[in-house]
Amino acid sequence: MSFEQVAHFIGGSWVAEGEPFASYDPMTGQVNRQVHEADQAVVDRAVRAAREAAPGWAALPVAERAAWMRRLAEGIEARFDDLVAAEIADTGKPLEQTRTLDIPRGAANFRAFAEIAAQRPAEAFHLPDVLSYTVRRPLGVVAVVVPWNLPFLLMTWKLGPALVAGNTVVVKPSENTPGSAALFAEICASVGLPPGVVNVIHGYGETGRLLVSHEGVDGVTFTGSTRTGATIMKSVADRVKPISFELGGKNAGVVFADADLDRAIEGSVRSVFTNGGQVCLCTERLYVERPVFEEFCALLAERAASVVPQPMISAQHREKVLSYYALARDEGAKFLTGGGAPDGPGYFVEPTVVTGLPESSRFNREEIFGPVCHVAPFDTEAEAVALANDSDYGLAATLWTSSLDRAHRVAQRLEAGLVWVNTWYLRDLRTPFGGVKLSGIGREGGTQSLDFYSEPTTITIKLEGGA
Ligand code: NAD
Ligand code: 6OD
Repeated sequence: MSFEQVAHFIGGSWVAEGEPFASYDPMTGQVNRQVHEADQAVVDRAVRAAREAAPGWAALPVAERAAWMRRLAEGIEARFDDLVAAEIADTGKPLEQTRTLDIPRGAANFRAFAEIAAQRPAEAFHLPDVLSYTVRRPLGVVAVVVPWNLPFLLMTWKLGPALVAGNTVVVKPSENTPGSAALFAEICASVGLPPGVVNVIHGYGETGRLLVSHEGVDGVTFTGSTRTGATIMKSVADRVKPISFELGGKNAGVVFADADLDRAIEGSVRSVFTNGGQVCLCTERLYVERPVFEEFCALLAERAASVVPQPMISAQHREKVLSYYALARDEGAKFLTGGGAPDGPGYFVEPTVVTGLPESSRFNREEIFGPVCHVAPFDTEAEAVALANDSDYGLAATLWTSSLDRAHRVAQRLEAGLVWVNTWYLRDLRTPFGGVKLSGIGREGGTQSLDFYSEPTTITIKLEGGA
């Protein structure tokens, strides 16, 4: 398959159907690829292929499916450089990040869930003369709909557990980032994965809508914006399909005066600016204890000014981020650094730090998803917790302190699915991952993923001789 012309991968074959649309290189704004857009007929075909493959795949012992996951991981490693190139072409990510995070996590996702599934014990419950145990069955066909910011990492994060739990899948990557998903389809073919177990279709939101609402789809796993999540909920409501949602965030970072300031600055630079701020876990609100506020702001602004800008994913997203810079200006913010966009091609914006806005401002309440944060002072621990929790979202929070007691006390009071203390985005794939409030429904990671991608049947046996 040529990557300039991206086709669907259905039942083990390439299907070049549906009107082509263009995807763009964010570094230059030039057309990258032509991609076929899946219409109803293509979606039908993909779901049918997944349904046909489902019984055979589900019937395999888990150890065999786990072996397939390890083969996929090896296949990823064999095409490592191609995957890195595809991801960079679609996103403009830095080479170092793509080589050390995005693509290795693809292989790690398959290996981790192979291990977790293969070692998972069955549940059994005893009463006098009664034995109950559960068997878990896959949902069937799972729709996997993913965004553009960590395309390969997030797709494989869902595929590993969905497949090892015995489901077949139809994946729809973002219209902005079809490349690594198309390459992954090649990898599925090259390792000999049974046809129909993984199907990849391309398109915009309408293709996603056709897929998630399809009557042949038994469950939906979605990562993306809260607004799209709400739309998907409506699309699947009539068929009450299981959903797992990893949605947006407006993440807070809290820096106490007792923190190691160098470490807090270093970590905050990472947590605000990694991937151009286009990570759902990025910090957009920083609260700093007043005695170190001025010093922290000065150091953060200095470091931010030397961050190498990374492009936004699209011209449209660049406009959105710049509109928040303009909004901050209108709302009377003080810009500590940035606030504009460099000249030249590509979808770049300047890394930006602002202060002085009220908590109620749109800038402080809405997810921007760019290389930007607002910094505000606080005076007490209780105030810091209240400020951090004053959000419609609750995905991740960071906490910087040298007090062990405070670390535990505050971490347990933060309304977020993930709290990092003196670090950021440090992952153990066995832990529950996801958010509260508008940041999601359910958790993925470890056995929580396996639970979502399967359903238990409880079998209760009355033993002879009982009442
Ligand atoms: P998006 O919601 O616009 O799109 C995500 C995916 O959904 C794309 O593949 C898109 O084509 C598809 N889609 C759009 N409309 C659809 C519909 N009606 N039905 C089915 N599918 C549809 O999000 P995005 O702009 O691609 O990604 C950025 C957002 O994702 C941010 O809000 C970010 O916080 C969030 N995100 C969350 C996490 C997390 O783990 N919580 C991770 C990454 C990104
Ligand atoms: O690391 C992960 O497993 C994960 N789901 C990250 C999500 C990042 C959001 O942009």
